[in-house]
Amino acid sequence: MRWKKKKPLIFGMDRVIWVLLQGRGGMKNQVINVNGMSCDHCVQTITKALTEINGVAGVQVDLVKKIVAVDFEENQTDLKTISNKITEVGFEVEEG
Ligand SMILES: [Cu+2]
Repeated sequence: MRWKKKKPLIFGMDRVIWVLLQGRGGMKNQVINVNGMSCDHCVQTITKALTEINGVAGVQVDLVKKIVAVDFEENQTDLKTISNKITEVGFEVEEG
């Protein structure tokens, strides 16, 4: 008599660890000081550039306070990627 090979009920251990690591991420809100923004066109340029990044869920620009608030998934992108993008489209990111 031959035993039927049973399908495993759970994923392999590497898969379980991967799922746990994914679960550790989450939505982060980061406020970035940005110099050089002066009008609605600047707001549109930054908003468009940042929303093109995978993992960025929301962008709010405040021209008066000179800040860009970004909501992003921590396991998909990071502050450095976002800062670099702002610099790339012609604005200055204030560190700190
Ligand atoms: Cu402008």
